[in-house]
Amino acid sequence: MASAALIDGKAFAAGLRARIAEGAAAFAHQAARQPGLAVVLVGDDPASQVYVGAKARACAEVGIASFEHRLPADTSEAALLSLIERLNQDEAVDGILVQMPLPGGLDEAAIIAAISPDKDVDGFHVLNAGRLSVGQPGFIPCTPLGCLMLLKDRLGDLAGMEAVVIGRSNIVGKPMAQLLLAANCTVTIAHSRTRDLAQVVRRADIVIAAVGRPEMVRADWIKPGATVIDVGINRLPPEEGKAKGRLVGDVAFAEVAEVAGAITPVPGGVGPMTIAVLLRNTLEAAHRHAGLPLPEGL
Ligand code: L34
Repeated sequence: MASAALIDGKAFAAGLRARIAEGAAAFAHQAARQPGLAVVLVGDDPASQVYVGAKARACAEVGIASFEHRLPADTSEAALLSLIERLNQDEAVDGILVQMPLPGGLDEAAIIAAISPDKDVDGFHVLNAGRLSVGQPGFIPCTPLGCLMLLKDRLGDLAGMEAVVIGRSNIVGKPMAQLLLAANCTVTIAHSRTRDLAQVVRRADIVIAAVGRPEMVRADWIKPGATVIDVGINRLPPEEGKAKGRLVGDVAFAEVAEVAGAITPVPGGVGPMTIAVLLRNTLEAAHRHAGLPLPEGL
């Protein structure tokens, strides 16, 4: 019998989308246009196609105009940069998202650097990363901000808590650590070279697993009662007779749920939050772009 409470990211994201829909309608009324998000997908990575499709549907549902640009895998860096320049100038576009990972041969850092920081709703541009690091307002990466929202909803004030972030990527681990630090947690970033990872994780009140290794975090790594946020989305090889493999996180869900106080599922945890926060950041970008004050409660 599992003892942990389930943190329902899917339900929380639905509530957030409802608030965003109200904000988008109010914006459209004031600005006489919808907020706009440009989504760029290069190549045909199947997972990226699923996520980009979900983002476009979510935009439509809340009243954000989405402009999809699907480019072939052999697109040149110059062609992609010129599209981004066009989107930077486009008054109907408040936010620009280039879905990662990009096909080999395209320099992700150069592409991110070309996006106007004012339209960088992913929060990947170095200017926005720097703002987060020094505590200035800017765009915050969607996945870590979604995790923080779930944590605050569950735990309230996070001050003084021990948080261990497993993974040090620029898009999840590092910004997650910055957000937890800003929320007054004591933060450890663990990674592939961490000595005695299990023992480090065992001191955590909050565990964020963002490594991309299926079911790596085990029950005996978890302090009883800890809150566990699973950012991993790993597709296992298909079982006999099945077309698609099962989706699992970076946490061995069933056994960890016996020990943790609360845990996010995969799917239905962090993934839906990533998309809802993207809409939230786009709405924020639209207000800044139009010189309107940000709506409250987002
Ligand atoms: N530029 N690239 C950019 N921004 C992002 O924020 C992302 N990310 C990550 C990959 N590349 C990106 C996403 O959108 C991961 N990601 C993402 C978004 C949504 C979901 C998963 C990853 C999601 O909706 N997951 C569902 C399951 C979907 C399925 O069935 O495959 C879930 O319930 O977890």
